[in-house]
Amino acid sequence: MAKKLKILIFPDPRLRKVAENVTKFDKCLENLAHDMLETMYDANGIGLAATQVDQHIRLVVMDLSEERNEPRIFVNPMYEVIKGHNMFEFEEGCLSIPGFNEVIARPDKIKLIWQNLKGETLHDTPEGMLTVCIQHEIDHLDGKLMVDYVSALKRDRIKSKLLKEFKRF
Ligand code: GNR
Ligand code: NI
Repeated sequence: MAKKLKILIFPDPRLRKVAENVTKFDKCLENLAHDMLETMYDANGIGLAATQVDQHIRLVVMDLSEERNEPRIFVNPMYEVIKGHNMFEFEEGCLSIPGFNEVIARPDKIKLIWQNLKGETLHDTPEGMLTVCIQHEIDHLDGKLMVDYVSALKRDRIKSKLLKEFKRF
């Protein structure tokens, strides 16, 4: 059975670790992906990176469907920005920065390459929400957070609020 994992909260330094490539496509990887999906659904998120549950490997789960019945798993995801792209602004949230939303500008045209749980390579040139969400998740795998796109002043305010709020547990 899949189990719910604990999500790290900013400014936890473990959110800054750079995740390692996945090289073993085994049952252990599949179990972690399923635990991450359970954790993401429980938290009402649309995506989750392994980094957020303190597992520093390049694994992302996502579900962008209204009905929350289209789980997706991306192993070793990477993207290239397509020439002639525009910057697209979207208000993002993050399960590791609860209660704060920020408008972030990201390239709107990317070529996405990843592997599935069997280690097969897939690619896509996504449209819409997948473009935004996968860039957010790959940032997590690289130790990068939404707050890195805002001013240092704003980041420090968010940091002290979350430190106060989450210190008790
Ligand atoms: O649940 C989430 N919603 C969201 C909204 C806009 C852009 C990105 C996201 S991802 C976020 C879950 C999360 O923190 N993933 O790392
Ligand atoms: Ni996030």
